[in-house]
Formats: sequence, C-alpha cells, structure tokens
Amino acid sequence: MTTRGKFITLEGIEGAGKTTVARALKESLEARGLTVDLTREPGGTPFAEQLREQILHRGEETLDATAETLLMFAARAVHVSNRIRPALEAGTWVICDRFTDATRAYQGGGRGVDRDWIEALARGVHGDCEPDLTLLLDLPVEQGLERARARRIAAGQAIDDRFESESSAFFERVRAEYLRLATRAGSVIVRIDATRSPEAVADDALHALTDRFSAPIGPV
Ligand code: Z5A
Repeated sequence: MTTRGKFITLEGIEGAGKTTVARALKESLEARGLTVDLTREPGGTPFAEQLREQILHRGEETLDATAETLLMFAARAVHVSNRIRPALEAGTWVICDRFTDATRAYQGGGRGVDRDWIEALARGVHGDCEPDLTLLLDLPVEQGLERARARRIAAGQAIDDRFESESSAFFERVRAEYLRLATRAGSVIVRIDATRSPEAVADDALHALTDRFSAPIGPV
C-alpha cells in the first residue's frame, strides 16, 4: 500500500517570501528522494488558474467579500479534487503556496467575513484534506510590502491586483489573524521569522519539516 504524501502549506502576507521558500523546500525534499508537487492557490489547475485571473484582476465591477470567499473556495474545490488529493494518495508530497488559512486570514481577518461560515465552507470543500504542516512566514507588514514594491519596480509592473492595492491596515489585520491562528489549540502552524536572509528562512523551514516528519526525510 502506498504511504500518503505529506501536505505542506506556506502562508504569510504579501512579500513574505513564500514562493522563494517553496522552491528551496522542493529542491531539498527531492534531493532526499521524495516526489514533490509544488502548487499554489488560488490556482494550481488550468480551470483554477482561470479563476485566479478573474479573482485577482481589479476589474470595474465590485467583488464583495462574500463573492471573493466563495470564489476562493470554488478554485480550491477544483484544485483539491483534481490535483492535491490524487497527488497525496499517490504518495507525492504537496507543497502549496497558500491554502484555507489564507481565506481565514484575508477574507476572515482582513475583510471581516464570518469565521464560522468560512469553517463550514472549508469542511464542505476539502473535509479532512488538511495540511500536515503549515509554515507561516511572518514579518512586519511594511517590510513585506516594500519587498513586493521593489519586485514590481524591478519587473516594470503596475498595480492591477485587488490585494496589492490594499492598505497597510488591511495587511495588519491579515497578519494579526495569521498569528492568532498559529496559537489555536491543535494548530499545525509553525511561525518562521521571515525578516532574515532567504537562506536562513529556507533553513528554518527545512528544520521545521525534519522536526515534524523526521522518519521519512532524515536530518537536515
Ligand atoms: N488570497 C486570498 O485572499 N484568499 C485565499 O484564500 C487565497 C489567496 C488562497 C495571491 O496573490 C493573493 O490571493 C494574495 C492573497 C489572496 N494576495 N496578497 N497579498 P499572489 O500569489 O500573487 O501573491 P502572494 O501570495 O502575496 O505572493 P507574493 O507577493 O509573490 O509573495 P511571496 O511569495 O510571499 O514572496 P516571494 O515572491 O518569495 O518574494 C517576494 C520578493 O521578496 C521577491 O523579490 C524575493 O526575491 C524577495 N525575497 C524573498 N525572500 C526574501 C528574504 N528572505 N529577504 C529579502 N528578500 C526576499
């Protein structure tokens, strides 16, 4: 019988370094002989990526918090059933850049969407398909926004994303909600200080994995 893969998610505010750490973790785990699928939310399948474009693009029509929450879960339902669950069942480790904690933090903490409703949607959409470990890359809001700003300038991009245009106060609420989630009883969230160099952050992330799953991946 195939051993189920582990489901690892990365969370944090914009510019926290999730994408950078996700790539480093994939490389480290593959070097240990594991099969790893690196994916992201919203997105991760062709249809969910189409939804991502619609959700993130700041169009002319208002997308209220209820619609935003439902669309995040619609994309997640497609992603879980077509990619995440089958990969885990085949023994593949899945690293996902954001998952339901992002809805809890952004739509719940940031936009004030009812927490109980979010939990009900989570149960309906992915049931027991929950992360085995979540790495919360935590840093002050101004530092995250500055990194994102610098990256945008380097790439010559303008702000056309509905989250990038949010205020610092919004991201403060998102960060506070992530930190609250990390202290809930039974939480699988490990907070990592993301203010340090990419190498130091990736190192901590790998240590968090080896602490949690020592048998399959061995020492760092
Ligand atoms: N969203 C939601 O509201 N609800 C949900 O349920 C879900 C998502 C699933 C997705 O946008 C948006 O959707 C997101 C939340 C919302 N919006 N926000 N904010 P996205 O995927 O495009 O954006 P993101 O998730 O915020 O990713 P990001 O901005 O690309 O940030 P990141 O992945 O955490 O960081 P990065 O790309 O690795 O690094 C950012 C820059 O900093 C880059 O230039 C790096 O080279 C640099 N960097 C990275 N690490 C370091 C360190 N350690 N030191 C210095 N510089 C660094």
